[in-house]
Amino acid sequence: MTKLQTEQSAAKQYIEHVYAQLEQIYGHETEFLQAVEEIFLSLEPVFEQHPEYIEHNILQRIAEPDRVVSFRVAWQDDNNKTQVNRGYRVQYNNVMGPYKGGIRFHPSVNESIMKFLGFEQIFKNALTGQPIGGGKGGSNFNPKGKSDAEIMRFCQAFMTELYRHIGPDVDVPAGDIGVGAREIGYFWGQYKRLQGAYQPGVLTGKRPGYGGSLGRKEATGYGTVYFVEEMLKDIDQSFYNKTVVVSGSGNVAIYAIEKARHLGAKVVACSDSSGYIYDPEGISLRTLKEIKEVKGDRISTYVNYHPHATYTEGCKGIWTIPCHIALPCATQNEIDLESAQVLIDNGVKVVGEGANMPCSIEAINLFQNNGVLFGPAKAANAGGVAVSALEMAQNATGIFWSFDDVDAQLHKIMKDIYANAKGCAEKYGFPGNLVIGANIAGFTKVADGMIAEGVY
Ligand code: NDP
Ligand code: 2IT
Repeated sequence: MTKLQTEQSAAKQYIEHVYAQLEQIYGHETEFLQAVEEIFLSLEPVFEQHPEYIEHNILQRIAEPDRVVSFRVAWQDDNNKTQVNRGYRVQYNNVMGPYKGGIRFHPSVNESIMKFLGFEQIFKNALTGQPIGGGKGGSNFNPKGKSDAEIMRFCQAFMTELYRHIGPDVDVPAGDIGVGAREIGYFWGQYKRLQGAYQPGVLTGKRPGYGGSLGRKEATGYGTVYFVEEMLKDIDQSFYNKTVVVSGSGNVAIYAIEKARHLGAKVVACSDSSGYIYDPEGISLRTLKEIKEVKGDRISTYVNYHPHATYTEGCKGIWTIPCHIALPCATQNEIDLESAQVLIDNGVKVVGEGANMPCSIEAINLFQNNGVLFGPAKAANAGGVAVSALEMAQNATGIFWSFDDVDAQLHKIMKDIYANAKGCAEKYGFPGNLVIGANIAGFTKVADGMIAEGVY
């Protein structure tokens, strides 16, 4: 065996060994293991070129969160009944900066989902080039059907437990599924009360005018479209006149639709967890915002405003609508192998992940093997957390920037992430593979920092 082959096999053996150990301990944490596997599959060429990462056992160290905080949240509903939920904060890795990542409120939240999101966040945040580490939090609390007063009491109860673990230089939460500016406002008020100090940099996604950054609401969706625009440029294409399907109808989806339309695309479908709408004339953004941001209603009501559109029960069916560009912006594993095949059969050319891990590993492989350009989540949706870091910078200085200034910075960050992922893919022998490129670019940055810090 040549020296190179020996090293190759050492890299593979190391990755497989660490994965097997994680599987043994966390076999029941399927989402976590999926996120780990997706990254580990990219790293063989890195360990071949950097045996020092094996010597420092970086993989095993990075896959274990620094700590998982898990707590009881007791709160009173409108009938004065006491309800109990589970709360979490996973502080994964703070090599690049304070732990940073959103809070998710959804009944499916468990430790596996928190760890998958926190693990992804480490590499995403490193890719932004901003000084932020990786973390995630949330609760299995279901915000659907709750009154505003119940949401406020829940957020206050959640923060009463969380506040002792966070701080502007320690851990900086933000929003995610089920948590937007309203919830961040309630968190912030409670944090300030308990801390007895005005430290706006402890949370991002606050309302502009109350410590928040202009452009944060739009950042994830806009950023995803900016990223996909760079992918399209490489094949001499643009969003102009393209048919686009966007899943979800929350924060990320709405602003992905808005920016795709700015760039001349026709977005014909979006969804919520109950079903999807198809509007062959193009989704009306004004109606969508009225339904989702003003009324907090279901997407099915869209057809009341636009009778020519159709509503279909079940969210998976959205992927049967033919499109050039698909932007999954709802949740994890929403595109499986079957949906990926349907998208390919219908001629999809580009897939950009606005949500976290919306495509299964099998679906990603199928896209890539069929020449579909694929923009992975940790690069494509990094715009939200990148602007969160800009919010932290504004909070630290007390100087606030205009919308156009923030948007210009976001645009540049997304272009830089694309160039970095593309360049890394080429450097390590996988030109055009943005999954490998983004994983390696994020991983090597954090790994180098871990070596520089020493073992702790
Ligand atoms: P929102 O709560 O604003 O919207 C979520 C949307 O996805 C809703 O339309 C919701 O439908 C739908 N959805 C949620 N869960 C499911 C499910 N299990 N099945 C089908 N549809 C579902 O969340 P965001 O827009 O903020 O987040 C969307 C995705 O983007 C998530 O993966 C999140 O982690 C990711 N992300 C968010 C960022 C941000 O800044 N907000 C940044 C980067 C990534 P319904 O109303 O019926 O529940
Ligand atoms: O998944 C994500 O990147 C987010 N939910 C945003 C995190 C943040 O801190 O802005």
